[in-house]
Amino acid sequence: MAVSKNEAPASATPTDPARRRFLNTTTLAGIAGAGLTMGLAGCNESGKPTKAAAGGAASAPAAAAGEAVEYSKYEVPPGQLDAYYALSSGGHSGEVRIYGLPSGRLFKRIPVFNIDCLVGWGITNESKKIMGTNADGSLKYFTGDTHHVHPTYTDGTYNGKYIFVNDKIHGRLARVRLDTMECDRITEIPNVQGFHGVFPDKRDPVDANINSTTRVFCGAEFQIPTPNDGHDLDKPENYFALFTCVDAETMEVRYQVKVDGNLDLIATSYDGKLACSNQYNSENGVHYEQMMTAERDACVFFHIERIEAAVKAGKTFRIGNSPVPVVDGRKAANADPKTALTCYVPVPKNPHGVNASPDGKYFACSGKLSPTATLISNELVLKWFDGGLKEPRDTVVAEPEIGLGPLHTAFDNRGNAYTTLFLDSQIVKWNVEAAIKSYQGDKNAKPVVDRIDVHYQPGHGFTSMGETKEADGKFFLSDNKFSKDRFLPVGPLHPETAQLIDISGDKMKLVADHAVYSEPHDSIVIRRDIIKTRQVYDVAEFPNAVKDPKDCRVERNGKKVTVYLTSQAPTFGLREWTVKRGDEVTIILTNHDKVQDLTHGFAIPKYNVNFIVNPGETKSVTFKADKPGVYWAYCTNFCHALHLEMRSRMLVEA
Ligand code: K7E
Ligand code: CUA
Ligand code: CA
Repeated sequence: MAVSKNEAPASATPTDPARRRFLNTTTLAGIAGAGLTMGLAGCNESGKPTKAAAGGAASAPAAAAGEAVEYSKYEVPPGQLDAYYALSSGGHSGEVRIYGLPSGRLFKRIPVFNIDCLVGWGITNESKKIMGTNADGSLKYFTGDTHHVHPTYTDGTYNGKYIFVNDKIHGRLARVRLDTMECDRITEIPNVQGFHGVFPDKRDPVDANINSTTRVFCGAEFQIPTPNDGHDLDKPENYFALFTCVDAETMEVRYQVKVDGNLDLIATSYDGKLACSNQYNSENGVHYEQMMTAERDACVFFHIERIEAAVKAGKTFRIGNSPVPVVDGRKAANADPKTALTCYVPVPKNPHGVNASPDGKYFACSGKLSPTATLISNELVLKWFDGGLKEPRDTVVAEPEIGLGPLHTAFDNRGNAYTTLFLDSQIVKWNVEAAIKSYQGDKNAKPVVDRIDVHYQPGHGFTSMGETKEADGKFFLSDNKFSKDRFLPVGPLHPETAQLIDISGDKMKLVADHAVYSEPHDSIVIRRDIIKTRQVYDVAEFPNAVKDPKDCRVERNGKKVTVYLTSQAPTFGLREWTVKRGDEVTIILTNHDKVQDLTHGFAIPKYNVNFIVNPGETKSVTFKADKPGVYWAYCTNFCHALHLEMRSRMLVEA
């Protein structure tokens, strides 16, 4: 059905507040139906509903709909470039994505834990080696669930070298090079399940000369028997979760820390001394209602210098066959602050994200089941570790009530925090200093300064450069979990909405809706000048390169056949080659075109071969020639006026 000219499309008034209330009610009802009301209704400690819960804003009204926004200001006209890259996880698609902001244009999908037949990830020998294979050469895993993307730092800001991303399903950490935007390493972390939070360190905890990322910290969300070898199957009291340190350069697992409770998101301090993780299941529950019995869970702090000294001193144990040294970070073993490796700061029940403020002073831990954010002081945590504070809870400097279902917090450069409110479907802006004053008893201090509706149910939210000391306070991107009626319907699986909010003024302004394929959890908004990419590879970078088109040939070694090929538009280096049925064939293809953007593809019908070679790049595939006949290997990537003619014959003798 076409929308006639004078008939307004249904989406003309997408911000109807009545509809938003309806959505909230249904969300709450759905959760109440699941038996979660006790966690949501209680909210504040006295058990009374909060102001926000009662339907009113804590101190500021939601941004008035209809306030004029000059949308064209946020457009990127033809021929112009975006100001930012947004690097985004792809959730259970297993990939990482790159968008431009403010345009929201999708530039690239980087396959990581998934198979991608466009580039041949999971198909070529080189990508299989990075992903990991079984003894027979098949992929060990071909699924993944990416949540958190965090780049490497130098001096408190991004250095454009790598970005790390987790796989929650199989407990793997991947590294993507930011110059080629391709995955170069994947490490499987032993002894854990539900590897969720990941964050690189920002400088060395001891050596002041090392002001760059050298470690990556990983939090495990699910408690399991350790080792998970079939013992203690149904004895949850013997399940544990571990904090893991991976070397950022070698990608080897350096050590692990056994904790009480579980871990979730990770944040690191700007001084390199601390890493922390929120924990929602301090109860060690195996069913969700058990996971919400305690009034408080914790934000666990890790004293990196002491942990590494303990590892060095051999105060470690091993789990099963894993070679990784493990130290004991449980409460009982760390009762004396002066020697403790860990500090469990109590926070309201079932917290979600934890984020470091760009001034390096605070960590904001969102309440999720509590309508609060807990602000913890970096300095006071260090003071606790020095024996200068009585209780871990004394490190808390503010706990403002901000609204229902707070999940993740981002920061600007003017002392404000922006927290996603999943249940309220809002972003709430709150002032850090006002929150601290209010916590100290100043009745005039109003932490909440603004709210804006988003559509709908936001998960993560990110400010431009907000996870660095170069936070610029320009944009907030809200990655929402539901889009419902925001886009043309496309069947049961809806896209998600990434909403761009201008935060440069006093009031937040919603300036764009971008549809994103499910399901980004986390995005990093990086200034474009930080990323320096390469367009063309050097043939010599690849040890198996076919260095000269004249070297194209077929070599046989028993039943193993290697075909050496080059590509140069519009031809491959051999017009045909012959193999015998039953041969194991390896094709090595080097692209000798050195012009930017001149990528070729290579596909063989009926053999599941399909991959690309970028300018100067070499890739290979291995398969069994088990079907006799003529097979036209052809270029899949449009490269030349004679692209369709760019093909060769593989002749398989019966
Ligand atoms: Cu909140 Cu995996 Cu960061 Cu999703 S997690 S939103
Ligand atoms: Cu080469 Cu198309
Ligand atoms: Ca809990």
